[in-house]
Amino acid sequence: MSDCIFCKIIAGEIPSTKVYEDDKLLAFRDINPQAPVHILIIPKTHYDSVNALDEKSAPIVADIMLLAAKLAKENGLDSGYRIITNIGDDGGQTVKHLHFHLLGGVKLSEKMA
Ligand code: DGP
Repeated sequence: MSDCIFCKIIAGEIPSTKVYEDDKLLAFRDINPQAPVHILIIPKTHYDSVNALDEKSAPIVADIMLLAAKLAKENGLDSGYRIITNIGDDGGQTVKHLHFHLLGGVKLSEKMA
């Protein structure tokens, strides 16, 4: 997607602080961190959101969850963390490329909304 910020980050056209990369996934620090650790995990293939997944593509979410747990461990989030994906305008999604927020390093609010 030529006008997608995260596709541009994947392509190296926009700089980011990468913490992990392989052939399928990229993880980088959020530009506007909401917690001491705030990492975004994205698939290199563009999907607008969870809504764009199907049975063939959905296993990427399992890959993302496993990477999130690995990055949480590497970042010392031993007492817990949160994984969030926002979907659509009411869900607060501002970047229309599937992404999961990994948040931790502080006691997070019990409020979800
Ligand atoms: P969401 O609201 O769920 O769509 O989250 C999008 C997140 O992406 C938001 O926390 C800020 C982050 N973000 C937006 N543009 C950039 C960027 O150019 N670089 C980085 N590192 N993060 C970005």
